This record gives sequence, C-alpha cells and structure tokens, in this order.
Amino acid sequence: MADGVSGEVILKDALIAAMDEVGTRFEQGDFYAPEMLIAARAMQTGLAILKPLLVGGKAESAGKVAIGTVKGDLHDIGKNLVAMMLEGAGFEIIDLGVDVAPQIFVTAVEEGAQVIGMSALLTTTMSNMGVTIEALKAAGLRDNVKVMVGGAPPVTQEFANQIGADGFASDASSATRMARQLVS
Ligand code: B1M
Repeated sequence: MADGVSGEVILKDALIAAMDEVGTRFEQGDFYAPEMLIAARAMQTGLAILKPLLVGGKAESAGKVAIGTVKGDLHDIGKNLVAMMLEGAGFEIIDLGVDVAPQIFVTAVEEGAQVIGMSALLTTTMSNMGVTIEALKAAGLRDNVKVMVGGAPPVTQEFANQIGADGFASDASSATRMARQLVS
C-alpha cells in the first residue's frame, strides 16, 4: 500500500492468489484445516486493512441486500468480500453470517430485503440455495425478492439457472454489477 499498489491488485494478485495456493495444498494433503484457518485469519486481517482502498466513500442507498453463507457452510471470506464491495457500491447490507438456515433468509425478505445473496463453497451445502428458494416460494415471497448466488464451482451460472436464482456472480466485482442489474 505504501508503494501505491492498488487495493484490487493486492487483493487479486496477493491475497486471493495465496488462498488458491492454500486450497491446492489442502487438496494435495500438504495442508490441513489448521493451516486453512491460519490463512483465513491472515486474509480477514488483510481485508480489514484493504477495506478503505476497496470501498471508497459512502454513496446513496442503492438497495437493501441480505447476504449469508448457506446452512452447513462456514466459509465467510468470499461472502464478506462481496458484502464489502456491495456496501462500497451504496447497498445497505444485512449480513446474516454463516450457516444461515432458509427461514432466516425468509425473515430478512419479510423485513424488507430486496435482494438475497447466498454464498456456498462446499458441494455438500450448495443444494441449500435451492432449498432456500423453495422456502421463499412456500412463504409466498418469491416474487418480492431477487436471488443472487455465488461461491466456488460447481456453483455456476448453470447451477443458478437450475435452482431458479435470478443471478449468479463469480466474484465480488461482478456481484456488484449483478446486484445493480437486479434492483434496476
Ligand atoms: Co474450506 N474448503 N473446508 N475452509 N476452504 C475449500 C472451499 C475447498 C475447495 C478446499 C479444497 O479442497 N481445495 C474444499 C471444498 C471442496 C468441495 O466441497 N468442493 C473445502 C473443504 C473440504 C473444507 C472442509 C470440509 C475441510 C474439513 O474440515 N475436512 C471444512 C468445511 C467446514 C464447513 O464449512 N462446514 C472447511 C473449512 C475451512 C476453514 C474453516 C478452515 C476455512 C474457512 C475460514 C473462513 O471462511 N472463515 C477454509 C478455507 C480458508 C478454504 C479455502 C482454502 C479458501 C476459501 C476462501 O476463503 N477463498 C478453500 C479453497 C479455495 O477456495 N481455494 C476451501 C478466498 C475467497 C475470496 O474466495 O470464497 O471463492 P471465495 O469467494 C469468491 C467467489 O467464490 C465469489 O466472490 C468471492 C470473492 O471474489 N463469491 C460470491 C463467493 N460468495 C459469493 C456470493 C455471491 C457472489 C459471489 O453472491 C451472493
């Protein structure tokens, strides 16, 4: 930062690239959960320092987004990054945290969220995105809200279409563009 390197470059070329390396080493059996936790802590600390560079000044409210990591899933770095970028783009953020049950998303819509953002990093939890959409339908709220999903593959555009989500974004900047599109 002192050398004037942009926040986006530090994020993409250092923090996210390092996290990908951690994931690869975990897959290869060189790293275990404790190493992933240490990496996660370093990333969260780095993001807090980078936040002023990434977010910029407060804009007029662009809409209300309730965002969370789905039931059973504890990964929150990507979700936090998306929330941070959306906040920077002027959205009012209700951060529902991790391991969020479908009913909690439903309640957020009842309380005025215009967009629901769901994140999932595990193949075992991504189906809970579809379960949440079904819960919104059962509560008679599906037409009142736009649903955006994202996370690690196989959470893809194709998967988003399958479960009936309104939008998919592969990273935090495209999530901001997608949220703007969904509320316009
Ligand atoms: Co986990 N983990 N993990 N982990 N972990 C992965 C996801 C994994 C791919 C590692 C691997 O095998 N290579 C693998 C999943 C395999 C699979 O199911 N396909 C895995 C596993 C297996 C597990 C456990 C089961 C391990 C175990 O206990 N045996 C366990 C599960 C716990 C649980 O959730 N119930 C587990 C635990 C953990 C830690 C707790 C140790 C830690 C998370 C800490 C935390 O989040 N606070 C952790 C970590 C750090 C990872 C890796 C290494 C990094 C994830 C990360 O933060 N990436 C990950 C491997 C990897 O991804 N390379 C891995 C950085 C972040 C900026 O990117 O989250 O992809 P990402 O977010 C991006 C996009 O996805 C997108 O934008 C973000 C910003 O660009 N995006 C959205 C995300 N959400 C979005 C929402 C949107 C739009 C875009 O709209 C709403």
